[in-house]
Amino acid sequence: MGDSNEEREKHLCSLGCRDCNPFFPTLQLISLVLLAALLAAFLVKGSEVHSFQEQEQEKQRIHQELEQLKAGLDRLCRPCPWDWTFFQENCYFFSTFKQTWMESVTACQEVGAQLVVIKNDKEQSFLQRMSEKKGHAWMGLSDIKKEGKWVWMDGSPLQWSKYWSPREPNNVGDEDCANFSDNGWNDSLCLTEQFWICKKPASPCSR
Ligand SMILES: *[C@@H]1O[C@H](CO)[C@@H](O)[C@H](O)[C@H]1NC(C)=O
Ligand SMILES: *[C@@H]1O[C@H](CO)[C@@H](O)[C@H](O)[C@H]1NC(C)=O
Ligand SMILES: [Ca+2]
Ligand SMILES: [Ca+2]
Repeated sequence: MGDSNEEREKHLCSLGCRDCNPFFPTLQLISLVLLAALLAAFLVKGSEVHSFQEQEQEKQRIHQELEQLKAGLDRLCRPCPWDWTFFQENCYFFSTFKQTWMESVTACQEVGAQLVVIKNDKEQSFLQRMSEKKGHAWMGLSDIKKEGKWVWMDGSPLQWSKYWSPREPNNVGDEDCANFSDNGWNDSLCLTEQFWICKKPASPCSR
């Protein structure tokens, strides 16, 4: 009996005892590796399901963010460039320094605009007001080609003369370019330097 107990102990020992079994670490390692593999398999499977759901959520989230961005852009959308002023479907640029009339014509063309052509009463009073505030400015009106024949930048002839200041245009010293004066228009020497006003159509905000 004592013998067989000893045998059994030895046998057990051979299976489970660190000190006496050289294979024990290998067994332990194998079972650990198996366990790890199983765990890994579970995790991978789990994360696959997870990531699929997450992908859907992510898609929805991105979609929502895009919608919000679009709404934000719509709010930001301006019909005119930052330093231009919007008035009646058009954008106006008021210069911050002075140039000759011809240089002003070019400056406006360079920004895809035109030295201002005035089309109606409201526009006239708006520009008159702005010109008083920002400094007397050139407009796109001259009689350079034929004395006394006033023509706008867009080629159209001047239809009305109601905005000239009293006793203007007087062509003193051959004045061929129109500028805003305190209380109306004035013909001035084209080579003198003035502020200027550019005009271009406002761009509609795309939806
Ligand atoms: C434009 O009008 C103002 C006010 O009448 C005048 O003082 C100025 O000299 C004019 N511009 C030019 C270039 O003469
Ligand atoms: C018109 O402009 C000239 C200078 O270009 C200025 O001397 C004159 O006072 C201006 N006239 C009016 C009515 O502002
Ligand atoms: Ca003239
Ligand atoms: Ca004059």
